[in-house]
Amino acid sequence: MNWSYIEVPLRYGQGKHGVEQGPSKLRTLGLETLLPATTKQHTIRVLPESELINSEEHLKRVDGVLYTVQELAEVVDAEVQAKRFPLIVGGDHSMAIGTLAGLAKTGPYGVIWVDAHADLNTGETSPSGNIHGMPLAAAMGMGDIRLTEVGGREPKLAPEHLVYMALRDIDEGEIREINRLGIKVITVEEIRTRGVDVMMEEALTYLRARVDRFYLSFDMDSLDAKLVPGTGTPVDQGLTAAEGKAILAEAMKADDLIAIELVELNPSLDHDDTTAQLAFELCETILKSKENLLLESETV
Ligand SMILES: [Mn+2]
Repeated sequence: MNWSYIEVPLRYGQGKHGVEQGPSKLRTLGLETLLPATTKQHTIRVLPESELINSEEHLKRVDGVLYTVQELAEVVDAEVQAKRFPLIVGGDHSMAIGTLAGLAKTGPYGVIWVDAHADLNTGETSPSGNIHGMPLAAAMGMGDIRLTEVGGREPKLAPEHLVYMALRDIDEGEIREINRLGIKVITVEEIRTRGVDVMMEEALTYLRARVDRFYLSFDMDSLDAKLVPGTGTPVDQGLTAAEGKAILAEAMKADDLIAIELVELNPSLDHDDTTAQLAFELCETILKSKENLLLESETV
């Protein structure tokens, strides 16, 4: 299987400048040297700021988000259909509306969402109106029709096909929804006491009872706030760098993993490139694991 590397320099899902520079920062650090020669590379277009019209208070910069996620959905769909493995780098987490919609076009799938936040708000429940807190709600068919209809009218994800990891900063409305929908949550505490391998096994066993493929979305703020100054909404008591890498390495071992995503690196907020360097190392973990896997399977 070949790689697909998809850059999404989107910042309209939240209010801070800089997150759109995540992909170019990773390139500066040498990401391109990690990509196998056969990798198909894409950069998803972003609406220029001068063309941004919409400023709805409950769905900020919605036209800017829609412009990008519609194209991302098409690219993800095409890449997975072409049997390539997408590594998608952002950009803010609203881009996942496109990833989730693109994957849905290829059939049912499970999701491991590694994030401090539940990203389950709608325009009505969101305290901020920032769409990066809404991708999972949109994928499940909840919220504004412009977001839920990206990639078609049907819901893109069933609540029982979702597992959260490292969740710890949840809005009131989200807590109610998680309980109402019965979504599986794995905490940092469980990861630390029982081990990454055990908890990943538990997540995968849960998903594999329901679907035959999964994707993993990794938000930099799943890591502890002290490790990631260069992310828009850091939260204390998060994962260690080793735990984050181990989650990705475990996921990459699974041959039913169909795509992986890394979001919310904001180089403008960073201190001495520490967050960028860590994001680079996470990409390295991802790219090297699959490379090894491919080499192993080729020699069999
Ligand atoms: Mn997120």
